[in-house]
Amino acid sequence: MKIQGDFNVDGDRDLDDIAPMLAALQNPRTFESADAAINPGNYIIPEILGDFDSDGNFNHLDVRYYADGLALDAGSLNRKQGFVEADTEWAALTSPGNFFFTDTTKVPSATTLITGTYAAGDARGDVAGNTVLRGAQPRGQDYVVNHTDIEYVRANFYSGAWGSNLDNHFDKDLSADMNGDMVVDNADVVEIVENILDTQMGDLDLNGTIDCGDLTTLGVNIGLASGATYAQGDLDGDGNVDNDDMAIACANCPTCSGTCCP
Ligand SMILES: [Ca+2]
Ligand SMILES: [Ca+2]
Ligand SMILES: [Ca+2]
Ligand SMILES: [Ca+2]
Repeated sequence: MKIQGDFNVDGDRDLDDIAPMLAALQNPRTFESADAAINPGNYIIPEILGDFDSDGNFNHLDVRYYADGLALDAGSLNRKQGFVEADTEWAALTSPGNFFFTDTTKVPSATTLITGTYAAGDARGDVAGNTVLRGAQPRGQDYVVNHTDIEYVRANFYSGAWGSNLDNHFDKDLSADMNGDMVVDNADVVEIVENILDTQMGDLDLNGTIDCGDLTTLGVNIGLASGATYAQGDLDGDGNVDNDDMAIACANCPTCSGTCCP
């Protein structure tokens, strides 16, 4: 349905719709669409135009749905930019700021990070911790970005061209695409660790610092052949823990040199 989500009435469902969508969410009764200038008195009904999850309401969960899987950027899905735009536009409308990290009653639960400082769009990292419904309804969020989300992304690695053949990845979740390039791979784990949680690959316990404590954990786990987790030290995403992973961690920890790193 082409008009659904087209809040600025330009015939496209894209990132430009997020600002008027949030204005409608903030006050549905006074929201007047761009169409009203063309057709005076012709009001958009946000509850119809914005009820993406078809539960009869237009609320913050619809905005999340839009940011996660509907907002197009130059014709391509870019969920990173969708979340960034939602946070940024909400900050322009309200104080305090971010849509997914606010204390207003419009959003019942703010997104928190296990470490790091919340910045616009960081809620894109919260994809797991709750019951996950792939595809149509992104509902895995538990409002904290932590190891659980990292492991969910790793479980959805898919390096093929998304959309070319749905049969190849019907069991994968594109909500795990953290950097908006339509591929789910280790770059998305790096995106969570470095750009969302503001720490470094190798900070295994995600306490915000990479040090010999993390390196010791990784060292003990060298030799894990498959099914290894990020917390166990698989930093390159190939499923094992070996010297390749140790090299990544040591490169990120100058103070480890000569102590827990060669
Ligand atoms: Ca989570
Ligand atoms: Ca990606
Ligand atoms: Ca650490
Ligand atoms: Ca590895």
